[in-house]
Amino acid sequence: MNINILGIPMDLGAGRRGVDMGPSALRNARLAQRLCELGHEVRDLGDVPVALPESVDKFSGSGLDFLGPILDASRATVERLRELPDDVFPITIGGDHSIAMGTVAGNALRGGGLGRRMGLIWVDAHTDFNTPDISPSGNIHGMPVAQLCGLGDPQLAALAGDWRLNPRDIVMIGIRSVDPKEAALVREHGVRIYTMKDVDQLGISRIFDETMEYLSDVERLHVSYDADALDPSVTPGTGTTVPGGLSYREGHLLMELLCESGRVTSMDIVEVNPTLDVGNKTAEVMVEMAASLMGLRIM
Ligand code: NNH
Ligand code: MN
Ligand code: MN
Ligand code: MN
Repeated sequence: MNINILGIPMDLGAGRRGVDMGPSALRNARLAQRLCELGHEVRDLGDVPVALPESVDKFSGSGLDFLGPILDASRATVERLRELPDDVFPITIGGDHSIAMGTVAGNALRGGGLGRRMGLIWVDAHTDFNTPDISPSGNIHGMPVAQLCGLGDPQLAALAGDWRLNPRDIVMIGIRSVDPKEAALVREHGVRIYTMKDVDQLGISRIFDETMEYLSDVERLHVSYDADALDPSVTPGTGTTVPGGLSYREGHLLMELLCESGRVTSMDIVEVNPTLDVGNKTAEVMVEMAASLMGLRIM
């Protein structure tokens, strides 16, 4: 396969600094080399420009912290992705999870036209379905899924033109931390959610089967993998750890099954924060997850 890596060194959407170093950490953990070893043709497109928090006005763009520079970086992400041909598999590396507004929109618009029907598999401890008026933190990385569905800030919602993600085409896995109003909103919109309780009770294999059946009609399938979906003992280097996450094997099994399905068309790796990590462990684990999705076999 023809894989293109695109870095988005964004930490403007998170409550703390450091996640802007995620793309470097993932490259340092040999992301491109690992994918090459699996037989893929890999091209690194470099990074989308993202403003430094120190160099911009936090209140520019009004309403939300860093809205202006997040819009700029997200628009640049959409432009970069939409020009890629259909047969390229983009792996977008963050950066905080606010990058997904641009990556999902850009991948939906890729190959021309007004946007394809996109299934979204959101692997995360959090549902990231806050809107500006209900978010307890005001951090945009807690809002990208709601924004992709057209809720919340109109400028962020317009990143994909008139295209919108259908909440019924979203499956979330690994969920264990949801804000009270966010929980009501995500339920109201009919997003399919597998919490950690569901992972414990049903297992990843059954959740995968149900997910494939549920998303059987979508044209494209994007996997957005937040490092905090995994248990903090597996990926300590992330800003908002929540105990009781996916095990190393559960995380891999999900990627291995998705690989076998042959249906995934793009992927994000987000929320790797090297300033909180033990060595470069979190980036290394996330590179292995990408390798599992892209075809790593031991036998
Ligand atoms: N729900 C919280 C918020 O909106 C936390 C979101 N943090 C994340 N999401 N890391 O994946 O601020
Ligand atoms: Mn997230
Ligand atoms: Mn998260
Ligand atoms: Mn996070």
